[in-house]
This record gives sequence, structure tokens and C-alpha cells, in this order.
Amino acid sequence: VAAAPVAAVAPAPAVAEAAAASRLTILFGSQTGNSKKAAGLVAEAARRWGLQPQVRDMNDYPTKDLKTEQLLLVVVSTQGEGDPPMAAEELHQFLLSSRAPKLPDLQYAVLALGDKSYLQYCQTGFEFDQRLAELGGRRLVERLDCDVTFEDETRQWAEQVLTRIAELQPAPAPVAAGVAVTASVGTSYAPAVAPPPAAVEYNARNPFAAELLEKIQLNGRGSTKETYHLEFSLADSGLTYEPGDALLVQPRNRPALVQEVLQAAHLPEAAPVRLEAEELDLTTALTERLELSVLTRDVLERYAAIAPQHARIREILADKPNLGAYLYGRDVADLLTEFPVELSGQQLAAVLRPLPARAYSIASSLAAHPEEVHLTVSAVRYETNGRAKHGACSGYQADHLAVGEHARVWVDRNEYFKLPPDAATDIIMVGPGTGVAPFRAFVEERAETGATGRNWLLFGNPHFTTDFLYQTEWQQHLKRGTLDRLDLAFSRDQTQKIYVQHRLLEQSRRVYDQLESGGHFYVCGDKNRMASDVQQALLQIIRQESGHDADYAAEYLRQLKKSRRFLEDVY
Ligand code: 2AM
Repeated sequence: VAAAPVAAVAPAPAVAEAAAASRLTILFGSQTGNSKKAAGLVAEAARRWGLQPQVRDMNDYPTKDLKTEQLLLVVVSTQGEGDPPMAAEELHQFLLSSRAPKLPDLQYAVLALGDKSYLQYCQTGFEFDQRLAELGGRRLVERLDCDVTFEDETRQWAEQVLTRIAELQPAPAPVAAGVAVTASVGTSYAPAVAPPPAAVEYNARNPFAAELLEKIQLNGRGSTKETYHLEFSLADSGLTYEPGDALLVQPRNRPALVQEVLQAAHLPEAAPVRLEAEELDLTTALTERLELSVLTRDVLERYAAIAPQHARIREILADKPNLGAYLYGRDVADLLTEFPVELSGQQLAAVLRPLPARAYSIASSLAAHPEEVHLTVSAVRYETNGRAKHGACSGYQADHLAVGEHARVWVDRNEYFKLPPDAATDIIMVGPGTGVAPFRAFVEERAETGATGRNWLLFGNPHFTTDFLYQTEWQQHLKRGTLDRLDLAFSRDQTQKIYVQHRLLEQSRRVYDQLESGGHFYVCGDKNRMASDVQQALLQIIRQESGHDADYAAEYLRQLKKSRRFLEDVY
């Protein structure tokens, strides 16, 4: 696509001078690439305003550069319950420490990406925003907290920021159009061209209807786990992906839950509602469009506003330390039952949040399965408040989506969780439970492309007999030499728990040797316990095998992360 011509305006000399003094930096901290993408959108807007922003990755940003910034736009996501992305860890830590410099000359704004289903939604962006102000920085505009769909909001926010930046600069003398502009800030006062039309792609507004070709229960009878292997067709979509990417699946709420919500709200199925200028009946809205199976703080806040008689809701919201515990395991039907109010279908729809798609690490390689995408999905089921609960999207795929039916999907690139660029590089893959999914894709891809690097997988699950996911495939890869080593940790096959990190520690020397010779190390799966335990094991291995102390090991791991040889896809 050719770049549209920019009707640029040359700066008046005085302005050009002022402008040359101020640089615009867009600094992003990204885990999967979304913040990088958002930073790119902001940069694109800035260029349309005639600016030449520097787009920089926090991962490679020397902390000493902070002092030199004058106009800084921070774009950062939050991982899980309030953690910065790996690439932002160092800058974040530095900024929050007492070593951080005063920043009296800084003007800044923060764009925070997050996921509203977590309580600590956009926490990292919040912390950057607070701390930059504490250090003397002045906010250009209020921080924007974006949920998983961020593109439109990001573009709007960028316009707001750029308008503000333009206001801060003295007005230029009007000059003839057509002159190329190379100065930075304050040289142009309106977007020169309209945003280019986005390339045709599948996304939340334009999902691809993928036919389910196959659904197989991977666990044996009597297992505590319920894991499905799903194969979707991408035929005629043009959709592509790489190992390490994720597939977004748009769930539908289960009919039983929709009925429970309707009953708890005393509303008729056909009550009319408007959602984004669209007329729907309430049943359709509750099934297709609105989140029912998890309760989030924003929903509780809006509900409190229409239920003033329930002072208890306001107490719950005010009790910050216990809010998470209250929300956990509750759904919209629980809320409506616990705090009944009289409301219309439209009011209910306005209280609820949009039903977001869920991301699954892709379990297949396109090279091995042309025009298909495979997932490994664990059905989430539990009981709280005396009611059976089901994960919205895992339940949809496990119980409702039948072979031959279509699910709405699109691909979410994970820019960093990728195979090494050099096919000769050794890889260690730690993937217990459904964390094994992307490694099936990795090994398939490497087998198809004839990569020569060694592939080592560490897998764990409760029991060998019922939970050895993709057992025959791994055995075939071992036989063919496309898998060099497979270490298994069946945690409950003996009285003492054995986990993947124990297997790593048993192979301490081998792990260290592979890292020393340039190998990559991947972890996928449970974030809260497994991933941190695996990191601890790795630190112990580095200490033990190098003969150095804990500081050395920490620095070694830090360097692995910086060079993106230690990579996580954890949830
Ligand atoms: P457990 O449930 O028997 O404790 C996939 O869920 C596998 O990861 C299971 O075998 C589970 O063991 C295991 N697991 C649980 N906690 C873990 C941890 N902290 N580190 C590594 N594996 C863990």
C-alpha cells in the first residue's frame, strides 16, 4: 500500500527552533505485541500530525534516558493480577525505586492496556502514570485504560494527546503546502491525512466463522481433568498464523445461564434492548453479546448505581482488600439474586460488559496442518454459591459447539513467543497441562521445516494413565528424532508431588549447557504457581552449575529475558 501524500506545513523559524528542542518519544512495554501495536497506532497518528516520534521498546530502553525526555507517551500492558510485562520489568522497577530521577521538564501521557476480567486491571499503566506525576512530570491528558480491544480507543486517545501537544506549541505562520517537514513537535496543527483504511483482516468486529472439524477428549476416564483437542477449518479464510500465536474464540453463553439471569432479573426473553445502535431481544443479547459468567468490578459499580437501596454493594466496593474475594466465583445471576432490583432489559444490558473473546495458545503448525488451527482447551467447571459454574469459552467449546458447527475466531499474534530465528538453536520447552499446546505447534513446525536444533519438552499433569496429552504424538516425534528429549512429571502418581521443575533440577547440567550454548527456554501454562516455581528452579540451576552467587544467577536470567531467549506464555 502506497503511503498517502502528506500535505505538510513548514514551521515558522521560531516554532521550528522550539520544536527541535522537544522530542516525542513513544515508549512501549509489550508482552505479546499488543502494546507495541498500540504504540504503532499512536506513532502513525503523530506522523499524520507532522511529528516524527521515536518509538522505543522498554526492553531496550536505558533508564538514564528518562531524564532527557520532554514529551513521553507510555504504552504499557498489565499481565494477570497487576504485573508488568517482562519487557517492562526493569524500567518499572527503576521508576518505582528511590533511584528514579526528578522529571520537572517532562510532559507525558499513559495508555494502559489490560483485561477487565482481572481486578488489577491496567495496574502497571496506573503505576507508571502515578509515578511520573510524583517525579514532577505533567500529564498531557488523562490516562486511558483499554480492555483487550484497544485499536479504536487508542486512535481516539492519540488524537486527544496530539491535539493537546499542538495546543502547547505556539501557532505557526501559515505556509504553503507541499514542503517536506523534518522538524519534530509543533510543526503541524491538524492531521494532514485521514487514517489509511485498515487492511482486510479478521478481528472482533469481523470474525471468521471456522467450522469445527474434530473434537477429542484427551483425558482418560476417571481423570480430574477434562481437556479437549479441537480442530477448526480455516479453509477459504486466508487466515494464517505462526507457532506461538493465539486464537481468539468468541464464546456464546450457555442457554441455562441465560435462563437463570432472565429469571433472577424477572425479565421476559423477548424484552427489546439496544446495543450499539442495534435492536436485539434480550435473550440474544445475553447469549451473544454480554458477559454473564464472571463478575467484574465495573459491572458491580454500575449495578450499585441502579440499586441504591442495597448499601451493602457500596460497602463491598469500598472494601478494596476483599473485593477480589467477593467477585471470585460469582456470576451475574448470583448478583441479581443476592441484590434484587426492578430493572428493564435495557438497564440490565447497560450494566453488563461486552462478552469478550478468549485467547488460546495455538496447538498446531500450519505447515503440518494446512488450513487448520488446533486448540487444547481445558473445561473449567466448579461450584460456588450452590450453583454449578462453567468457564464461558471452555464450556462453550466443550458442551455446545458440535462438530460441523462454526465458531467465530481470529488470530492474535504473539510477536515474542516464537521459535528461535536460527533453526539450529536448541530449545527447552516447559509446558505442563494445557501449557503443552504451543509446544505441539513448535515441534510440528520444526519437524516440517527440518530444523536441526534439539527439541526438549518437559510435560506434567496429574496421572500418566489419564492425562498424558498427545502421548502417541510425542512418542512418534521421539522415534523420528524430531523430539530429542521428553521429561515427564506426573504429579499424583506417587505420594510425593513431582513437578516439571523437579525434572529440570534433575537435569541441571544439561539445562545449563544448553543455555550456555545459546539455547532458548520457553515456559507455557499456569502463571501463579508453576511459572514462578520454574523460574526459581532455573535460578538455582544457574547458581549451582556456574558456581556463582544468587546475584549472578539473577543477572544471567535477566540477560536471557532481555535477549528474548527466556520466553513465557503464561495465564
Ligand atoms: P497437581 O495438580 O497434582 O498439584 C498441570 O496442571 C500439572 O501442573 C499438574 O500435574 C499439577 O499438579 C501441576 N502443578 C501444580 N502446581 C504446580 C507448580 N507450582 N509447579 C509445577 N507444576 C504444578
